[in-house]
Amino acid sequence: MGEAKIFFMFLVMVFLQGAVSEVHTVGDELQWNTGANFGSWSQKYNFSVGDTLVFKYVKGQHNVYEVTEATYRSCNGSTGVLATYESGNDQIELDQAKKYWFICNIGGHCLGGMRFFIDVKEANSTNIRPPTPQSEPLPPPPPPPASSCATIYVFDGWSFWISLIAFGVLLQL
Ligand SMILES: [Cu+2]
Repeated sequence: MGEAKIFFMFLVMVFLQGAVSEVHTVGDELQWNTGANFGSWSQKYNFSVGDTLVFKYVKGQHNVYEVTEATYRSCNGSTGVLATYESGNDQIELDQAKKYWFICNIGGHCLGGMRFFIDVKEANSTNIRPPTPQSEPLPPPPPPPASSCATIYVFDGWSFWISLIAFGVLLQL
């Protein structure tokens, strides 16, 4: 693969990471339930404006309250409630760069751990991360002729020496 192609793919990856909004299922496969650790879930991801949170749960067993920080800390959902959701498949678009605080307001669930907050960042400035580790293990291009007898064999004498000198110069760059 040519270097130009690799560079192009790198650009595409950077572009995609910066431009495409992400959909985060709260709690991952455990979803919005008692027993999941939402504190550690929320720390696994970066959240940017334009991303969407999806709360999945059995309707009626839980709900989702977006609340103030004070209500998040007290777990008292009688005040400080900014928005409520209870469909069992709640999609919440994160449209502001701010901290979002969420609790479940079914009896005891918030104190039992069904709460978390996220710090949503502006999409443009902070979401372009350095290349992910997945893109780094690309091997460097294999060194030219030195190890390839077949290639050297077809050169006549002059070409061989010129190539050798050129290669030597390249190595010293
Ligand atoms: Cu609940």
